[in-house]
Order: sequence, then structure tokens, then C-alpha cells
Amino acid sequence: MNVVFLSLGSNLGNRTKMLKLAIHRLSTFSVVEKISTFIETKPQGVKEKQPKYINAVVKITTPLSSSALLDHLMQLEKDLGRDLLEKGLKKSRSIDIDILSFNDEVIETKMLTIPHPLLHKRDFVLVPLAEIDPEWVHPILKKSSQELLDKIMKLSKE
Ligand code: PH2
Ligand code: MG
Ligand code: MG
Repeated sequence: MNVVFLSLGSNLGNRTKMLKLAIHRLSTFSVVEKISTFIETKPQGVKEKQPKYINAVVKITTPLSSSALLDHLMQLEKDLGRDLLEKGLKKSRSIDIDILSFNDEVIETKMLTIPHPLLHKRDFVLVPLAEIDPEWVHPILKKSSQELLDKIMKLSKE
């Protein structure tokens, strides 16, 4: 079984319902082991004015490979009504599911970069990740989720 952390986000429509639906659907191809608190966050790294997000992190175990998992997640996003128009990196979206980590593997393919390249910079990822697994260790940076969170909190105060 592969141990995977996923980041979920929504800033369009019924955001909480979208996350709940997505988590429910995850259980058709994985075991949902842990779900963080849902948090409301300001949009980050986007140019246009956007509504706030609801974000969460989920720990799953799954027999799927990383690329098969990605296929399932993209299908899930589509089934939940994520529009092609929402596909741009910086656009508002009804649901976004990103693979944060896959076991302790480092993966670099055309479709997939794992660990997620922005994981260590985003409080909307690190806060819920540190909540459900403060001891998870970033396989490249060799720092725990709690240490990474402490670091960006310190930076934001400077
Ligand atoms: N996702 C983005 C860009 N910015 N900001 C917040 N607060 N939450 C997100 O999930 C998010 C974002 C691109 O996927
Ligand atoms: Mg994303
Ligand atoms: Mg995405």
C-alpha cells in the first residue's frame, strides 16, 4: 500500500460540500486514513481578485501507482464539475486535488512533480499537514511538516 498526502482546495460554489464529496469519492479507490480540519484561507499567488478558499489535507493509503492515482484524481475533479475554464493554474476552481507526497518518493515526470514543488511555501498546505502528521518528513528538504510550518511562520513575521 502506498501512503499519500493530498491537498484539497475549493473557492467556487459550495466549497465545504465540494471537499466532502471529493473525500467521499476518494474512498472508492483508497482508504481515507486522516482528514484535517477544513480551513478558510486567502487566495495565494494569484493575480486577479478571487474568493477565499476552503483547504484541507487528507492522508490516504492506496494500491494505485502515482500515475494511476493522478488519473483517478483528474477524473474525480472532472466528475465534480471542474470546468476546463478553471484549468488555468491561477483560476478559481470548484475543486483542486493535488498530490503532496507519495511514500517518501521523489518523482519528476512530465505530469507529476512529487513532493509538490510549492508544499513547503504554502501555509494553506502546511497548517493542515502539520495538524494530521507533524512528523511527516519532506524527502528532499529532510525537514518535518512542523519544522517547515515553523519556518514560514517565522519568515512571515520578519
Ligand atoms: N491554490 C492555488 C493557488 N492559490 N490559495 C489558497 N489559499 N488555497 C489554494 O488551494 C490555492 C491558492 C493553486 O492550486
Ligand atoms: Mg493546486
Ligand atoms: Mg491541481
